[in-house]
Amino acid sequence: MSDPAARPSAADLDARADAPQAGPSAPAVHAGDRSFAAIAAKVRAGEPLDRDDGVALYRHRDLLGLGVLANEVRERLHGDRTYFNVNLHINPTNVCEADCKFCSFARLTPDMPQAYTMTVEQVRQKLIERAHQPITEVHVVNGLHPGVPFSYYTDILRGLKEVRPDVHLKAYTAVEIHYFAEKYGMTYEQVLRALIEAGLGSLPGGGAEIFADRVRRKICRDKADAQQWLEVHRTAHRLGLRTNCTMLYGTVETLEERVEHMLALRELQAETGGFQTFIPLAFHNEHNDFRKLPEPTGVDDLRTYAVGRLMLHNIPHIKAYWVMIGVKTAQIALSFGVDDLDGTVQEEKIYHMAGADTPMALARAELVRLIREAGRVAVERDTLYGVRWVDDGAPLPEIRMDASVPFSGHS
Ligand code: V47
Repeated sequence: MSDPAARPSAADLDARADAPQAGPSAPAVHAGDRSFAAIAAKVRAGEPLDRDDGVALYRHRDLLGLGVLANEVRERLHGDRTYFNVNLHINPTNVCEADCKFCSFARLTPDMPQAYTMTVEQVRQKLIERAHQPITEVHVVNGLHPGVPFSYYTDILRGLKEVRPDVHLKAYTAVEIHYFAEKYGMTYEQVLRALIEAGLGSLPGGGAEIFADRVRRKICRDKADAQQWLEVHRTAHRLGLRTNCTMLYGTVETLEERVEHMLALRELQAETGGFQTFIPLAFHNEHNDFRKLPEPTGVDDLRTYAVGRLMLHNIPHIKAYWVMIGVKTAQIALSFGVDDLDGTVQEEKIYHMAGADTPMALARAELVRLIREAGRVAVERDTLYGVRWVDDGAPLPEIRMDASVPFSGHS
């Protein structure tokens, strides 16, 4: 939890002391002891890259060359297909016991300004209000609320399913699942089975941040650690759930720590095959304890997508979350390894409270226009990457950007 009016904290100062090591400030030099040509040869031969390759790619001066290589992998896997979905984000409560320094969304206790906890009925209303929209997925993420029973979370899922049985519920991060297990005295498996029973379809990738203990001690010391985050996903995969994975970049981590984070995800994927997509999340600095840290630059965003595509050869999709990096960078990222543009994303709060100046939602037709203009073929997917619609180039309906305006149906 962060108070926007608070003076710079110790964490602020610590973070600044670390900043020169962090990605955005690291000098972009030639690919160090690894030549780019040797790494490219490995990629083209289908060989997994190692830690030094990843760091060398990050430091490679030729951004476009890096993009071309990542694009080769993207096109090998997906051709020109570029996925998007029609989704709605709901954050039923922002009350959160954890004190993540980068977070602008959470409030430590229910009586703090801007703290809120919706009733299950209010959560249902969010979906009822949009009955006319072709939403296929609801993404549900909360703070770690100390004062609600476990049934709050199962009731939310059941309530949403009652409203729209067809909708896929991608809900509760591994950090939440870990918290539920500790708080309500259950194993990860018991928590997940109860949520599946209530309608859970998959897990979002949030809460991973950066796995390195050194970084977690500085940015998110009091929530699930790396091993716990990975174990929740391992358990979810074993129970047949697909999940996503993320990396929060641009706070106090080094490039080496970013690459090690990707390698840990790759290792779990080799074991379970359950991750669908990797989503790099660019740090936003407004209204949180790290407000003095500079945000990642556009070049850092594009490098991170490209390196992610190249390091994570066994994760099928790389998703650009336009809310985080802006619509324009997300569109350009479609040439840097990204094959998925998330999504219509109505109602997003976590980044908008951290100063994201992106729109509150994108119309379906606008997503298709962005993908078309990037020279790709838009494919509307469901959460599990089932194909719902493939762009045939037909004229698009009028684009209406206001989230409160009813969406037009499929074009
Ligand atoms: O876990 C919070 C990050 C995550 C900030 O799975 C921040 O499809 C940057 O994981 N600056 C939650 N990042 C969102 C998330 C997500 C988003 C879209 C799609 C999916 C998916 C998952 O957002 C948190 C944290 O890593 N975050 N605050 C911030 N100020």
